[in-house]
Amino acid sequence: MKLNLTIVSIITLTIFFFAGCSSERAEEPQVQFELPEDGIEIADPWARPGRDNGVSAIYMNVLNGSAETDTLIAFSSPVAGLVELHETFDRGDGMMGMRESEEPYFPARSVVSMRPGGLHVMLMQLNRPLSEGDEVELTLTFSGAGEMTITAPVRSPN
Ligand SMILES: [Cu+2]
Repeated sequence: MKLNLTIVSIITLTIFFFAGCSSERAEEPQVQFELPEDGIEIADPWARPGRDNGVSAIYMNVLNGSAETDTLIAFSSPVAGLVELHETFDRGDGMMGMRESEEPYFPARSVVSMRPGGLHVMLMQLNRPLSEGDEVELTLTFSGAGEMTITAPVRSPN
């Protein structure tokens, strides 16, 4: 009986651990960020290398310091023909898939971290190769904070 209880608690802990990992929006950022007084700030953006005509992804921390939820309504990059906000999900066959996020929301007074295995800005139809050391421009348009252009250095995921 005692052994059974121990096994049950180990299984419960494991489920809890994996559940915590898969809901990317609830994840705490690995670094603590100071929220801006108001509006949106982007911290530590970076992009994956990619081949000409291929794909890449941009990761960043979105710091929403305003008292309102903000929504990402548009994006563009001079290096990509198509840009989408993607989320990673468990396909249920042991593989992870990705799909366009239907919830481009950034809650008030909080940080949303985009990182490998979670939320990311997908760059498709690259019109040039992206190599380590290059820089990628990305323009984000939020319904509240408006338009902002960021520069993401290209580096390999570690
Ligand atoms: Cu993607």
